[in-house]
Amino acid sequence: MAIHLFKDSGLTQQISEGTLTNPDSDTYNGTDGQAKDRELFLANEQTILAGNITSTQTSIPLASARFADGDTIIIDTEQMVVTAGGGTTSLTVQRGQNGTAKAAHTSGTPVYSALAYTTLKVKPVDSSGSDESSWCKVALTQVDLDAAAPGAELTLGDKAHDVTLSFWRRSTARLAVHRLTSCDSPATRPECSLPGRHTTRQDRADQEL
Ligand SMILES: [Ca+2]
Repeated sequence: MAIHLFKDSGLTQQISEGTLTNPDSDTYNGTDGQAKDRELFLANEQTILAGNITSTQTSIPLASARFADGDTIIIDTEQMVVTAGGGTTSLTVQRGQNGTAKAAHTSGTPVYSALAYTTLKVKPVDSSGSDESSWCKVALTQVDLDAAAPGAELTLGDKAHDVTLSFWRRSTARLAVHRLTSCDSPATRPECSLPGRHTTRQDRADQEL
């Protein structure tokens, strides 16, 4: 997955996608229709260089294992394709891909999935048990949550590879329901493309509330 959902702007608290292994969970008072708001953040898969690299070396040291073989990554403005070492902190790459120039890069420089997104959308989706997706609504700002339609899709817009987008989610427990345990939302439904390419793909990020 080239894009992820986080609970914090520092991108340290990633929410699991589809597997619910690290859900965004909470407990609600179901007797009075309690609602909780949270700002969520969407960012590309990323880490930083663990060492300086020259303009020609094909071994790329990373701080964290974040990419798979076949991924396109971008460091400064240079794109590279991972040919080996996916899933580890030592990638083997082809340099200067998609018309970008080979260049030296310094330790600590961000390394991103090179995908950029157009018309990025989020929507509450509940794929676990009964469908409680209408208990959630999403909006660009917390104030806008008041007027948002439950379960409705939200268009976030375009996202460059190095940009973090945020939005707000309100979860409301229905009356007489004592604990909300299985509302999974939202799913990201980006149409994305590599610079210079025309590709589309569909990603998904589920969470449990
Ligand atoms: Ca459910």
